[in-house]
Amino acid sequence: MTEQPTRPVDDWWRSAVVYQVYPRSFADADGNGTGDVNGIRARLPYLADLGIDAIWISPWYPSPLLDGGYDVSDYRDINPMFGTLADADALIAEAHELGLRILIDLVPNHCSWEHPWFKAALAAGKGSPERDLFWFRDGKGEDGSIPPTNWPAAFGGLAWTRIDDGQWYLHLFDVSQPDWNWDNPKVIEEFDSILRFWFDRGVDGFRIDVADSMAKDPSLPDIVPAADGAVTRDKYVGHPTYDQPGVHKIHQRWRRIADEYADTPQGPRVFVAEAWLSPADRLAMYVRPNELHSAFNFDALRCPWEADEQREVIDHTTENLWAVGAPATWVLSNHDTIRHRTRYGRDQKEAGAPAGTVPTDLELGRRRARAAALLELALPGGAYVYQGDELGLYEVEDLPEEVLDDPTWERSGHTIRGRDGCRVPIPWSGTEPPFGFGPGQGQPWLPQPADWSALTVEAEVKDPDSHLSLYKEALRIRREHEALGEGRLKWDRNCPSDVLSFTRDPGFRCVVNLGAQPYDLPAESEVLLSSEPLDDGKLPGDAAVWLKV
Ligand code: TEU
Repeated sequence: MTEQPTRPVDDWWRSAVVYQVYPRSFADADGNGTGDVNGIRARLPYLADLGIDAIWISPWYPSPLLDGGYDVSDYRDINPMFGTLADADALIAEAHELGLRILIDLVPNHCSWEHPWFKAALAAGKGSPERDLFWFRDGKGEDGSIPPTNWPAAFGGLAWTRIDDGQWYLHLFDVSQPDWNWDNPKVIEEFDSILRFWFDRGVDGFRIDVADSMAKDPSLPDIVPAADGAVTRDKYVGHPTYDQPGVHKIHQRWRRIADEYADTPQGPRVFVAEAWLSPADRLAMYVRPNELHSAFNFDALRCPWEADEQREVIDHTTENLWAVGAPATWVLSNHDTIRHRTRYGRDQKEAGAPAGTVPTDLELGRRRARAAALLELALPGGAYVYQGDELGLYEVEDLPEEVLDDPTWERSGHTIRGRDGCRVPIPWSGTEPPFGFGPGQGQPWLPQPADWSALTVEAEVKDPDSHLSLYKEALRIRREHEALGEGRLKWDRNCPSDVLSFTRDPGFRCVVNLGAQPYDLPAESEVLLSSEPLDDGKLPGDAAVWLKV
């Protein structure tokens, strides 16, 4: 196994490569078709050997899984389908022994309708203190049948649902995910205590789900419709539920709690914000020195494979985040988005289109995903790898309709397939499903494509030209090279418009060719790593190279 050089305890997160585990789909130790905590434990040596610094585990709490676990019914336990608290304790300890940090997922905007406090609120009736923990309101109109506002829910339909006694409750996401009322001190104290519960168990930090949504404009104004009259999910400045100023007080409070752990051997605990906010100057507000430590860079994820736009996102990100002293992060995929091998294999004008709606060239996507990995890992700051990206998995766009599980499918009236295609269980070994995902021949909760036989860990680990081998080598160089991780970059001028070329001190250059014409590399170049074979000193199209200068 590769040894992890130690980083200074207090700033490991500024340059960390964080691997996202979606627990349902990672590895199944008990053979029930669903991944679990002991499955993750069994694969920790794989993750350590891959060369990442930290693991972020998507929600593992008790949950009816109506939104894949982002509907939490108990914030202080483990979903029995995934294991027990004792398993989680063991995982945290074993990861630490291997030099890996553990981040878990905090879902503070909403819980599950199975959370005991929501059940109590339903039972307690109008005007009760129990209801005040959520957003219960009377409707408009004579009989209260008009919802309190025009707000849409994320997965389709309205953000309000009416209950038997005539009141409505707010859910910005699924009907099963009631929003907490963060104006109520009991909610604030409850989350303080949840943070401490997990910090005391040894987790190194939290990813904060929808970090821009907890504060709401209490006057509950309607959303301003777009020019064509449509009420969209656009997070315009002044939006009643997104990026409200009040949200920062919550983050400042959590930062103080994380900092209380500064004197523990692990050092202060950290946060990464999930906030789909653009442009980067809005996001920068969340990572000011007394708030969250870092934030996912979704501008990078959304950026097409086009040189000028990539350069602009890189510059805009670094300018804005560095201005507040925060590190940049780079994100290509996660459990909510079309896997980037698929996105990059599409016509880039419709790269983000829903699964199954536009044609994809997976071979082109494969080349570009390899190049993108070298770009991402060469940029200053931290980087995220979504499970399976290191294997070059693609979005499964043709899942049979009867297995679709994402609420988007139901709530869109079976018109948008949703996010299941990036959540298909990981292929570990063997030549047919379940590809070692679980023991024996039992099939996983979502079916795997037969041709993933070529993309198993077992197949790729043996192949020096595989996606996995490229990732491992890139991560090895990144750990050892002084120029990589935090720091600055300097663009090389005078290269063709579809080539990105930059240097990092000391002695490192990254060149990415996003065009079709082979590009002549500087004559004296020594190659450290390339995503495709070079052709007589030329970098082919849709390829990237790391050079020693
Ligand atoms: O996602 C937040 C979010 O804003 C998503 O709705 C996003 O806009 C969409 O998925 C993009 O395709 C987080 C979680 O990552 C997601 O899995 C949850 O469903 C959601 O919060 C609710 O908790």
